[in-house]
Amino acid sequence: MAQLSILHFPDPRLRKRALPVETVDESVRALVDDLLETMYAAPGIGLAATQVNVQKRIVVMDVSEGKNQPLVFINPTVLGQTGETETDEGCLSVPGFYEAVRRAERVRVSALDRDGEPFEIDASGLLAVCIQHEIDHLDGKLFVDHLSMLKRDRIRRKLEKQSRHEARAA
Ligand code: QAP
Ligand code: CO
Repeated sequence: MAQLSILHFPDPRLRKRALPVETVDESVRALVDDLLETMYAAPGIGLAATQVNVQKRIVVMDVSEGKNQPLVFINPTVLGQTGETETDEGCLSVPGFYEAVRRAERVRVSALDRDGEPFEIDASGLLAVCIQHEIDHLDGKLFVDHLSMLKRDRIRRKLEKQSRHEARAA
């Protein structure tokens, strides 16, 4: 197992579209485990492979209180969505910033699990919001894309300044 390093907005690699996983083999399972380890260490409630510069359609999540209910979605597809809800979202790729985003309130999603078995789930609440946020990552989208250009540019400038400082300190 290994912790992977997370790309930060506005890194252009966060804009790449991830490709479907063809076979859930040992290498995919190893990546899933590294994603979970990286998410728990952060700590975060969701992480997409795109955020660690891997262009595969894999996301991991854990929205449980005890942080003991890992969820794995390989090749996730939204089958349907209903309602509307607004939630303050954050992102491990946009550290330190939280903003309200409007999304569907409930989603039905199909995916493969860590063993490559297909499953479907009806998600609501934070899980529904998190799944939509993570699937966006696989399509090169970030929660800041849902904000006004003014807010997005303000966040971009602050994070660019921060990464310049980090580059100098390193
Ligand atoms: C996506 O985000 C999410 O800024 C997962 O300094 C978040 O795990 C979906 C994190 C909220 C819906 C609602 C963010 C950690 C973690 C930060 C995360 C930070 C440290 C974000
Ligand atoms: Co995110």
